[in-house]
Amino acid sequence: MSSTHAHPLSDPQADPFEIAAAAAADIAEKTGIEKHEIALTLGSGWAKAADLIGETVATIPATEVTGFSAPALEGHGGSIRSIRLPNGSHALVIGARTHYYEGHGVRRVVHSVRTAAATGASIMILTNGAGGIKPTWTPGTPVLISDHINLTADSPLEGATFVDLTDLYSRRLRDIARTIDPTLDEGVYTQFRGPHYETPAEVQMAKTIGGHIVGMSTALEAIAARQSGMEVLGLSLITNLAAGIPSTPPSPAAVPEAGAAAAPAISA
Ligand code: 8IG
Repeated sequence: MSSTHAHPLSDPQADPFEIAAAAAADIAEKTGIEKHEIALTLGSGWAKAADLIGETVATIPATEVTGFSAPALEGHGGSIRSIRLPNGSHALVIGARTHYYEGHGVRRVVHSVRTAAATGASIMILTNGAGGIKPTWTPGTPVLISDHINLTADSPLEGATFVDLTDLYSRRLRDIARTIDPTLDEGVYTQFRGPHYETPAEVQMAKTIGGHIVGMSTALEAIAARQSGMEVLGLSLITNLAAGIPSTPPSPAAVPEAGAAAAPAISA
């Protein structure tokens, strides 16, 4: 989509689910894979891990799929891949996340999740790089998301659309993850709007209200995934201690390194 054209999701009259269906049709056509059973959104630090889950059968630039945009951040991929898993099913690997802080609205943030559902996926795996509030989580520690606190003051649900989030982050999937790595810890993900990192006082607030992980993604996407009927697994790669825990300033430069080191473990 060239910048001289309006984005299809910017038209308030457009139905975001119809645009997701069009995107799913693009993916089926360009990958040659009719159905993807499982979808995985790649967060900072997760690219290497996704390379290891199976055989890539097709890679398409996100810009060739309806409603997707080029990632705002270097190192955030920008491609959509179809990967054949050892059991013969197909995973849709989304390396093009639109963040809320880009300011394009929540419809664009959750478009990839709605597209994943439209390709046939019943499981949505949302990964991210994030700050840790528990001092024992050293950079490179993967953590299961058990629940979230959405501090964006926004929602992907429009109108009187009520969706139960009691068990948003599937216990079944968390239990399966722990059969691979019984040492996996879990915590409550707190989505801030960003793009600024938190002040130490904001990290203390997150901790006080029950948060263990701070980040700028995932919660809005998880809500949309549940609206679409998908089972959700959330995984954070702790790449830094949150501000003031103790007093390590978050360093975006450290993100790719932590991910590369943790790749074999988190891919499993
Ligand atoms: I990587 O400390 C990464 N992403 N909000 N806070 C927030 N997002 C992050 C952080 C962090 N580290």
